[in-house]
Amino acid sequence: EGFGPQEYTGVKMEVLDWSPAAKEAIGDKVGGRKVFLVAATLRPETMYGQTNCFVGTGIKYGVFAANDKEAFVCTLRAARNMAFQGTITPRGHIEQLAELDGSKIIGTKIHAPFSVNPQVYVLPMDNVLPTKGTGVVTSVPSESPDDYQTLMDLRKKPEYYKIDPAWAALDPVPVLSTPTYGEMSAPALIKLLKIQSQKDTKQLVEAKELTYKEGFYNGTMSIGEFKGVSVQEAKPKVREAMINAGVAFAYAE
Ligand code: A2H
Repeated sequence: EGFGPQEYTGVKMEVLDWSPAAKEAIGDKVGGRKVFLVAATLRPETMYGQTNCFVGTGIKYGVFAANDKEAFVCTLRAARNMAFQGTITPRGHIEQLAELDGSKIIGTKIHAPFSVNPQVYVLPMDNVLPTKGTGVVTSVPSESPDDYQTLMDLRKKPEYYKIDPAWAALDPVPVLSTPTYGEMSAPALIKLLKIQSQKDTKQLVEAKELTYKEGFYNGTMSIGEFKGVSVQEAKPKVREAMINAGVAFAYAE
C-alpha cells in the first residue's frame, strides 16, 4: 500500500431477506429503513461478476442509520469514517440501531448491484480484517484469488462452515480478460501457485498482486457498458455509473 488515503468504492447491497438469527437480533429496531450491507472494494469494474458477499464470523457489525430512510451494516470504525465523510448524516454523528455478530448475518439474501446475479448470499471468510474497509467484502471469484479460494473451501466443507451449499452455488463470472491469465485470472493463479485453501495466506498475497497488476495494466472488459474498453479506462467509469445510480459512494480511509 502507498501513502495517503485509500480510495474505496462503498457498494450498497440491499438486504432482501435476513437470516433467521439476524432477523431476531434486529426486530423492529431499524424503524422502516431500507438496510444495506456496505462492501468496500478497490475493483468497482468487476462488480458485474459478484456471486456472493463475505463477512467475518468473529467480527462485530452494527446497523447504523444513514438517514431517515436507509441504514448501513458495517463495522463501527467504518460508520465513524462515513459520518465524518458526510455519507452518514448528520455529519459527524452516528446512531447505532442494532448490533450484529458476523456469524448471524450468514445466509442473508442481498441484492448485488450491477451483478449478472442480482440476488446473492452472505457467506463466511476467515481472512476478513475488522480494521480494513467496512468489514464487508463483496465476492468476485473470477478476479479475486481470495474470493475464489474461499468459495472453493466453502463448497468443499459446507457443514464445517455451517452453510447451506445452495448459498455457494453461483459460479465465477468472467468480467475481463488479460493476455497472460485469460478470461478468469483468479482460478488461473490459484492453480499456477498451487494454492490449496484460504489458509495459504502468503501465496494468496502473491496471487492477489499478480492478478491486480495484470488486470489493471493489460485487462480488457468483457462485460457491461464498457465491454471492449481497457480496465484502466473502465474502472473510474463503472464507479461513476454506480454512484450516479445511487448504489455506491466514495469511501476513504
Ligand atoms: B476487492 P487493500 Cl475482484 N478484509 O474487491 C479483507 N479484505 C478486504 C476487506 C477486509 N476488511 N475489505 C475489503 N477487502 C478486499 C473486489 C476485488 C478486490 C477483486 C480483486 C482484488 C481485490 C472483490 N472482492 O482486492 O488491502 C476487497 O476485495 C485486491 C486489492 O485495501 C478490496 O477490493 O488493497 C481489497 O480487499 C482491498 O484491499
